[in-house]
Amino acid sequence: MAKTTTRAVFWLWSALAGVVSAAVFLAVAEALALITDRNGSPILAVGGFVIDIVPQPFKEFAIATFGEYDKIALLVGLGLAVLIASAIAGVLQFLKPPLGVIALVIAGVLSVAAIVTRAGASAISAIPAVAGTVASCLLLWFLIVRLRRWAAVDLEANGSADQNDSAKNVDRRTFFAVSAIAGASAVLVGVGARVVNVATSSIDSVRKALKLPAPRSTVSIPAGAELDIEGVSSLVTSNEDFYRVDTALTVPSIDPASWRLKITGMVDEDVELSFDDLTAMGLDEFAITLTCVSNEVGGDLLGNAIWLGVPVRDVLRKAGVKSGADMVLSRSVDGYTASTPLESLTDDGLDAILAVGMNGEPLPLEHGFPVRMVVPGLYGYVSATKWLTELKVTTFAEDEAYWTPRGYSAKAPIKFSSRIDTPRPGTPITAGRTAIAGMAWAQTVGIERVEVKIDDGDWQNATTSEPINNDTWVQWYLDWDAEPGTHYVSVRAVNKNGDLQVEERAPIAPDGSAGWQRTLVTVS
Ligand SMILES: Nc1nc2c(c(=O)[nH]1)N[C@H]1C(S)=C(S)[C@@H](COP(=O)(O)O)O[C@H]1N2
Ligand SMILES: [Mo]
Repeated sequence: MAKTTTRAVFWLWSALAGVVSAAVFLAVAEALALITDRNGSPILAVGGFVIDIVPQPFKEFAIATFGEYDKIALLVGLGLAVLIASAIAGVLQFLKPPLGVIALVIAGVLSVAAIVTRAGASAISAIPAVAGTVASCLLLWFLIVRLRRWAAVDLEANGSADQNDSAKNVDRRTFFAVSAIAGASAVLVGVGARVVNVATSSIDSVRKALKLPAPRSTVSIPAGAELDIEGVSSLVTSNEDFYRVDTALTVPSIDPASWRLKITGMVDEDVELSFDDLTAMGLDEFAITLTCVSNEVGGDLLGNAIWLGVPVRDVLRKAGVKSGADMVLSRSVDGYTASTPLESLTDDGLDAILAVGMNGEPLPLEHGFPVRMVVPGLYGYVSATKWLTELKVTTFAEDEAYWTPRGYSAKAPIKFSSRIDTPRPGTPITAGRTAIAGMAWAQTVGIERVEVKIDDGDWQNATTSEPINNDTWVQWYLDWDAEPGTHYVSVRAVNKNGDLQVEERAPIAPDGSAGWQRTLVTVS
């Protein structure tokens, strides 16, 4: 009497066939992406597509796509979705061929669409996904034909005849052998190709070997600019600690040797600059505090760096800006765009720059290597375009940037603010003399003073550090005789125009958070 297999188990094997086919799809595509288009990876293209189309009701999610760990979460989520969908395709093919193969074709077409609509894609970019789709369809069809023949023997009444049994065994063995070989090679080839892709397209070694010209002028840090207080943020944020926010699932690799900046739009003549053209204009250092619109009251999505670069106005002058223009649309190689008011870039009193260096090094890859924009006083999303490739001189009426149709203002000056770094909420302190300290920033205007309030007491003036300039944050502190119990500590700043920081809370969308930070401190 031959052993027979139940219907439920066939469902399981057909699901497995679906998953193996999807793995082959991804592996073939990853391998071909190496030789056709490095950006032809379907999983990354679909991930990027998801980031771009997230609808406004999922604002939380859209905001989350800003962060680094959320990108890993997105990829894990996508992986799970692929797993489930491909298992379903396998079962469908088993129950009603060719439904499963049709499902694979639809998935293939969708990933091709995601790939060819990415910035910088060409027809060749579609080859990996097309080939992957074909391979996976053939495999699924091949496996399920075997599985169905085997099932026909086991699930039908005459299943114990000897002749059927031997044919069934061939089908069964073929099914498992091909599944195992295809699955194992898909994992090897797919993972191998991705690793080779990342390792060999890594522009890291080019960056390490790059020698930037010495700055003509450097930033001098005045005495008293950095307070010696435990727990307060450092005056200059190290590159490692600098926050990172962008929509890029993989960091673009751009060789400075082939990098070009195009200046287009409402200009007297289009200009194209190479990296050497740009740095030959002369490099100067600028201390500027960058701030993200997604920074909540008390949050840490801001950092201060010494940037090395060229004023944007000098670069624009080479092309000659036509009258009537009021905006520059800066574009990244990955298609990201930002809308910056023209006067924020051309005003002689403002140091808007194209940066090539950050804290004494070429820009780190994830901070925009080889060239990015940094504009004092504007949130990063409307000014700080990384992996810069084009400056289009235009108008707000004519052009729209990446975040504008996604619920954020087209113009977004930084709302000046202040933050308590120490004591930290949730970290109890011991009674006695302690320092309350933190940061305050009012880029382009400067911080006049910082005030601190304990419980319902009076607002007291904190001591502020000597500012580097008006574009950078300052540190502040207030000595406090902490008595046992719980206390509320609040902070607010006044800028050099005499304006008081806005008390009323505002959410980050559409143009940045507002409100005074108040933390609960436990003293024992
Ligand atoms: N190409 C590109 N540039 C970008 C972004 C992006 O998504 N893509 N995000 C902007 C936003 S929202 C901010 S706050 C800053 C953050 O710069 P950082 O990651 O170097 O801190 O980069 C800006 N430049
Ligand atoms: Mo941002």
